[in-house]
Amino acid sequence: MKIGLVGRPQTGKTTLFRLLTQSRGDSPGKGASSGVGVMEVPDERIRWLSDLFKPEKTIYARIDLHDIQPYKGQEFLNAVRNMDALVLVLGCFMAQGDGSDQTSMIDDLEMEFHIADLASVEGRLERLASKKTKPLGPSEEPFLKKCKDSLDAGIPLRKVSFEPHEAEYLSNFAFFTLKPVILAPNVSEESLVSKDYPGKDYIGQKAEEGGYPLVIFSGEVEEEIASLPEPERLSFLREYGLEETGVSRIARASYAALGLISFFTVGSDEVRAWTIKDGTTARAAAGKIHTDLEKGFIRAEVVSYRDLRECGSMKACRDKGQIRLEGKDYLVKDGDIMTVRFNV
Ligand SMILES: Nc1nc2c(ncn2[C@@H]2O[C@H](COP(=O)(O)OP(=O)(O)OP(=O)(O)O)[C@@H](O)[C@H]2O)c(=O)[nH]1
Ligand SMILES: [Mg+2]
Repeated sequence: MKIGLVGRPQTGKTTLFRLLTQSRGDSPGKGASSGVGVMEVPDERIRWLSDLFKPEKTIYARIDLHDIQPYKGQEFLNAVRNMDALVLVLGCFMAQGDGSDQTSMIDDLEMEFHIADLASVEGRLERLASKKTKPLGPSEEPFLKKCKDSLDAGIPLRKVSFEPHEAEYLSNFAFFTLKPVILAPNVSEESLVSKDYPGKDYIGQKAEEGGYPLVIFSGEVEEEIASLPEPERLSFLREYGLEETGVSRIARASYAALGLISFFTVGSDEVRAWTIKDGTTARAAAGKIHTDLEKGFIRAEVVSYRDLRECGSMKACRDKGQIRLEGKDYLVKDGDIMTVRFNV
């Protein structure tokens, strides 16, 4: 899974990239090509499990992050084509008045995505009509027409509901208007306190219309927080009336926008979060850990994080009968703690 940070120049993309990756990965200098890094998804549950099991290693969920330089035109489209979701950084800390310079970035991006998708749908329809290529299946053409009709009516494909037989075709086209986009206004310190910032009304309206998650942060304040020793961070945040850093909120919003959930494995060697798509079976989830676990899967012993937290220990969960035995087709839930029994 890949997330791209996009936005106009000098809006705080690289600042956010550095904060999210804590400088792991190579960040480009001004004008340099795109930077790539790995972001850890903060998770209070992993922290708590780590306190309980005191493992040698604690591993959070990780997602690849790309700091994307171009912000318009074909170069921009090429750079974001393979991203699974985008975080659109809006430089509201420097904007004046209604912040229209920043808010117009949302319109520009929507417009570019719309036109690009329409062009690929029309291009494909033309090639099919002229028999230059064979359809992927009997319903490809009706599927494309449905896409075209929606786009012609100004509806992004994200908002169209596709039947399962139509949805199959989606993966053959890297449609832009399908991508989840998170709006991330980068606001000044004062705005973080007053909750008001240039362009707020417009951005709020866009978020609602487009169904975009909206996460406000301040690059400046986040950098200060990151420079503090861990124990002082929470009290500093509370001075702004916040419980969690913006970086952490953006990381979690991206995870959710991708339809990802975590299950956990625990032990004295390692406490670890594993990333799966919502709707993954126990057997497929076991395969994330190791292919042997998928091949030789017998059953999974599962307890939810919430139950473990309530009981206080694995032993207490066992005594209370909170540890369930689940078969290969069990759909893993967010926060499940799994032990896989297998035989190879
Ligand atoms: N005052 C203020 N300055 C910020 C904030 N976030 C970033 N900056 C400054 O804005 C400038 C640009 O930040 P970058 O993170 O490099 O922005 P960018 O979007 O990566 O810029 P380009 O890569 O050149 O497009 C830097 O000088 C930052 O220190 C903020 O929240 N408040
Ligand atoms: Mg940059």
